[in-house]
Amino acid sequence: MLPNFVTFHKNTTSHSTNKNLHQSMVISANTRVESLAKSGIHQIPKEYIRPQHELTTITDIFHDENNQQGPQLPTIDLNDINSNDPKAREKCRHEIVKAASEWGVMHLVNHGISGDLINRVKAAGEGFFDQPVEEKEKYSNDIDSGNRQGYGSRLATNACGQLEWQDYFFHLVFPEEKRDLTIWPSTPNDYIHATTEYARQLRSLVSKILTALSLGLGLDEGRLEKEVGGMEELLLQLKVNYYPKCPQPELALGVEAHTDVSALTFILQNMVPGLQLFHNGQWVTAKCVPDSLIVHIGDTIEILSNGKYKSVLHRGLVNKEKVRISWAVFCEPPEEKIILKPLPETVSEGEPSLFPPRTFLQHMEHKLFRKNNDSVA
Ligand SMILES: O=C(O)CCC(=O)C(=O)O
Ligand SMILES: [Fe+2]
Repeated sequence: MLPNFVTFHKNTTSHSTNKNLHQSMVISANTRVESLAKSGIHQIPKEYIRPQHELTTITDIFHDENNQQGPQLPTIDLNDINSNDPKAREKCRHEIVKAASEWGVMHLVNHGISGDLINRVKAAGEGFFDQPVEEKEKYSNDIDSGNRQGYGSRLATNACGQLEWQDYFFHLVFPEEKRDLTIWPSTPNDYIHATTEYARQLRSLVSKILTALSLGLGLDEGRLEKEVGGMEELLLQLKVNYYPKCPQPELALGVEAHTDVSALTFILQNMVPGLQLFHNGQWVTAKCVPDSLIVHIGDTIEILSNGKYKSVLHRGLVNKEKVRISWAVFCEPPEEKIILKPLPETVSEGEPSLFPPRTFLQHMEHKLFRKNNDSVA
């Protein structure tokens, strides 16, 4: 299986450049970024240093967040999404459609998931990561054996062994019968309850967003929901991204620029900025809006809509002062049961199909192939 975030394994070894402290520190697939960060290094190992052309685009994230100039990603108030007043409902849906077409990403407020539940989900993830690395290692994933669920770190996904400043915890959260509760954290106590309830509520929000997006394409309201697998087949996978403090944030990325392969991705963050969206040729920093959710359009919806909704390029910066945590829920169609291609209603003589038919798995493989070939070239 080829998850969104780690694909093939290349054993990378190198030595820290800080001779006094870490002459013999070997960076291997199992090195946790958290351990590296806590080891006291002042310079990051070379695998984490971005290529020159990218370094010139990395800025100070706190400075960016405070900058009031330039474009800001749209904020959509969902209060009226199911209003009895057709005009109010229509207006709300229209705003979602506009943001999905122009930006491919938006902040959602009044989304119906209570601030209390969001705080519990955040406390659960923070509680897990607050444990010593050795405790977390008990939940390690093993990508080589196909166990992608659990605790892990980004592995090198290209020939030059480039790494990202991030550890994570990843597992399926919905449909409930597909969960493997044996790998869910037992500490903190509330982890399973809070995460289960969040996944349920998020699943109903997914349907509302898909309804608006379907209507925006002139389709029946349940169409996109059905096309991505419906209640039984659409998988919700939670990835808690943990970005330790980084001694040289100007040289590294927490997550490199990518688009998500999912249909939709929902993001919560711990009020530490880091997420940037590429919009009209520039990186725009997402502000931290309390209790809001960020939703991305992923490749799956971009393909089904024949590019009318945009899968936005995004990345994560890191910083020296604060640990950043984000909770991403990827809503993904089944890997092989569905052939993804532009829906016939979105294709015409003037708007030919932009995407060849592929299963979700083939789409992921195609992206990986392209990426590896790019980096070798
Ligand atoms: O940390 C974030 O805000 C974004 C993470 C992300 O893009 C991903 O996990 O795909
Ligand atoms: Fe992403």
